[in-house]
Amino acid sequence: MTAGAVGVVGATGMTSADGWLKPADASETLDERTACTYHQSHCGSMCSLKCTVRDGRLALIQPNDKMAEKRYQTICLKGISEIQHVYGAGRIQTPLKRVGERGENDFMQTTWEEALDDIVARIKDIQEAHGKDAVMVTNGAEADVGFLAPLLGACGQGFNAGIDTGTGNGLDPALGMGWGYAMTNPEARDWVDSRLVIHTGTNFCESSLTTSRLLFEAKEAGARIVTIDPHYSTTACKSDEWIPIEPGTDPALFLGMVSHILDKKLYDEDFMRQHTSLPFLVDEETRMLVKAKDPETDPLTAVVVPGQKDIYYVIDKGSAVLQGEASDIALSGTVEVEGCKARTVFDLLVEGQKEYTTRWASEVTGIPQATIERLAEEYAQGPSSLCVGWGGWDKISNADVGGHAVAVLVALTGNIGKKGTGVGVYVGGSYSGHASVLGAWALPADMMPGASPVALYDMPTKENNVHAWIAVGDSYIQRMANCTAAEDWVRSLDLIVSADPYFTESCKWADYVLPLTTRFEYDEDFGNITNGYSHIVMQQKVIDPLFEAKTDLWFVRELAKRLELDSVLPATARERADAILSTSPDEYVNALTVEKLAENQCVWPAKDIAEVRRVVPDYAFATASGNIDLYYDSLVKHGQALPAWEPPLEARRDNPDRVEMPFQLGGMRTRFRIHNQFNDAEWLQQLYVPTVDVNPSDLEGSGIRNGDVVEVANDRGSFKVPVHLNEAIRPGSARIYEGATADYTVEGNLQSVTNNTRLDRGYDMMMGPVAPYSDTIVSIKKA
Ligand SMILES: Nc1nc2c(c(=O)[nH]1)N[C@H]1C(S)=C(S)[C@@H](COP(=O)(O)OP(=O)(O)OC[C@H]3O[C@@H](n4cnc5c(=O)[nH]c(N)nc54)[C@H](O)[C@@H]3O)O[C@H]1N2
Ligand SMILES: Nc1nc2c(c(=O)[nH]1)N[C@H]1C(S)=C(S)[C@@H](COP(=O)(O)OP(=O)(O)OC[C@H]3O[C@@H](n4cnc5c(=O)[nH]c(N)nc54)[C@H](O)[C@@H]3O)O[C@H]1N2
Ligand code: SF4
Ligand SMILES: [Mo]
Repeated sequence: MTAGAVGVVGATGMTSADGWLKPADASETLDERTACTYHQSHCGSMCSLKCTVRDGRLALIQPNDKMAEKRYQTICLKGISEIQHVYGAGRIQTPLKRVGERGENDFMQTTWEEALDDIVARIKDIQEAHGKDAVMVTNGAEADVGFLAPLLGACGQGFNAGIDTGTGNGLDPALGMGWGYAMTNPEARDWVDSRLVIHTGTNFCESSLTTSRLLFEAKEAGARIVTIDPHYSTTACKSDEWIPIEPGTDPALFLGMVSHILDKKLYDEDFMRQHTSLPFLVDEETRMLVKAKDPETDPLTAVVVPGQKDIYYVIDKGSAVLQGEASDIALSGTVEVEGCKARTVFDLLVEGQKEYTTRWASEVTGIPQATIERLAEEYAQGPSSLCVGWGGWDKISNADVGGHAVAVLVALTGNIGKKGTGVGVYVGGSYSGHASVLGAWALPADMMPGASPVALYDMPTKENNVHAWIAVGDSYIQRMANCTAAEDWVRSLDLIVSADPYFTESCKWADYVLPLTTRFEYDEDFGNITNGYSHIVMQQKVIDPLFEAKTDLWFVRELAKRLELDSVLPATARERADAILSTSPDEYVNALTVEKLAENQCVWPAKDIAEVRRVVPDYAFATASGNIDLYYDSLVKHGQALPAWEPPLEARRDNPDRVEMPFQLGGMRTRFRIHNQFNDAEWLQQLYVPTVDVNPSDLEGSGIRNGDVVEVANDRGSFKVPVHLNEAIRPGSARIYEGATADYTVEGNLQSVTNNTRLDRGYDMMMGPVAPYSDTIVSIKKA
């Protein structure tokens, strides 16, 4: 199954550079020591790990017992398995140069020197001919190459990667926080003060392994946990109630709940008047908000200056006045203002909601009407936490409508700011915990990355200036839905470099494949310092770099040397580590040194770690008006100024193509993987290899039995994996854990079938269009 990576290693006759493969000598004295490093960031945990090294080899990995409290002393099976995985067959051992056609996976061994010289010569030519931003740098979450894009003046993928921003596109502009990723929530530690915790489109017990205990603590404290999920997920089975839902219909559920809250007047009128845009006025003709003037924007960032109370009008005692001057704000009414007839946002909401009855919502979602009404009542009563996700309906085309509808629920009920309330993606102790304000090694002010006018996902179809791609991580296959559609573009590029510790699918398309170190290897005593899991965490050398792997910083520095730019970089990782601590604006961080951190096993708690991190306790929303701004002028032309139901593009029940392709295919995360990472980890392969999970009732009469290899196909592509008949799966749907790449399936790549349609509306949204990976239908047939 691992033919690709191993094939490359075998074909090129690679050997171990430093001889660690040779049989160990039995010796009387055992050289044993411990060292600490932090682990993966993209599982959201970044556990600090205490590693035992025996005779130069990683022998044992344990949680770091110097983390501030027992709850932070965590590890999972992926961390434990690294004593095998870092030495595993998936590692790239030497630099490789392409000899076959792009994508053929045919390489020869080369040296770092030759590879770097040629790469830099080609970068120079490309930049001379087409400008600096003709080079694009992309990186995965584990990479440490932040200097690379500014150094080269190359464009990066920016924040607009089209991933994990579906819900945020709808939710974040209303709340003025969340960075477009719906990170608008307090810490999950806050749930102990909730009466109700709703999980929807998230599988917290699997995707937030190290903080999953918080769900049980909340339960013990009396919170009722409700999980809305098409499948009986790990989190659903630990909840007080599981509400099964038709995939991609969550926006309809939320709209139904909004209607019930409006009908039964379960809303908090004071909160709506004081802290939301519901009393603002909308021109009946243009459907745009009536403004006294345009909001001020920051001259540098063009972002609106938050909290300007003299922009919008409200109705006070029958006439329109500026928001800041009103004393008795009305939620309902029609007035003349600025030469037009205008109505309140609240009235427009009530009118638009008329078609979204709970009965309608029940028909769309498959959830009983009484359940929807009960949930709405319970949510409105509060204190309630509404946990949305990145992995469920976020990956369906209508995710922004769901995010927007969730914002309406919050605005009506005031379930935000107070203890036990909140909304957003709660997964990942690192993502939602405390972060210290760290300093940084400063590059010269004029050394900036180029602008990225076209997002990565649009590169294959929209005119752009990219000729060379340096990918530090599997940015091509793992991040690009419908990956085969991008092949022509990838073939047309002048240069592709893939730098990674592991041989990923993207490597197969590169001209040069370069071996990087993992978090356990370093060429100095200490590597990077960053925030993780409410601590400042430092990377210590655990073992020497394996094979010919080099650190990310070394790779960047060697490119810089050849461009005569290395003087702007830190000469050593230590120099950068010192700068990260000493240049922080926070004295608490300045008081730390690398030595002090090292004495404390490379961790230091964030200063307010004892407090639960909360958001907007003062209700100062960082929006133009300072309130929850629910009405989106920018989406008037799309009919989404307030959330309006829209079915999924492809995964609709009534899609006629479902006769041929009856299954909706959803990709989710698993505790056995971080995306495509650990596919190659032998110990984890013993527990899990990719399968497609289907409800047995859906394959009755097909002759397909549990474990049979099936072909999963649609018009875009196909792949083959064994089928797992699983009662937990909703009939009509199929589930696969994302990251099922070609070397680890029976044949083909999951990403060849996923939906890459971009909605036009996306280009008018905060984060741009998203990849609707799970808005995908397929047929499943015996292979
Ligand atoms: N079909 C489908 N596709 C999806 C999704 C889906 O639901 N369905 N989900 C999407 C989501 S949510 C996300 S976030 C993306 C994730 O996709 P990525 O952002 O690509 O995932 P990462 O885990 O950040 O990638 C890690 C990369 O870093 C490399 N790496 C591991 N350790 C180290 C290290 O120590 N140093 C360096 N330099 N590199 C290292 C790994 O080999 C890998 O290439 O995938 C998306 N793709
Ligand atoms: N172990 C591990 N943890 C991770 C990661 C990892 O790769 N491995 N990746 C991290 C990253 S980058 C991300 S993005 C997060 C994602 O973390 P989550 O947001 O928790 O996403 P998933 O774990 O994919 O879980 C999604 C859940 O939504 C359900 N679902 C699917 N479709 C629908 C729908 O239409 N409606 C509803 N209500 N539910 C639906 C699925 O059945 C599944 O149970 O996880 C992070 N944590
Ligand atoms: S994979 Fe994530 S949860 Fe597991 S040990 Fe590593 S950082 Fe911790
Ligand atoms: Mo993600």
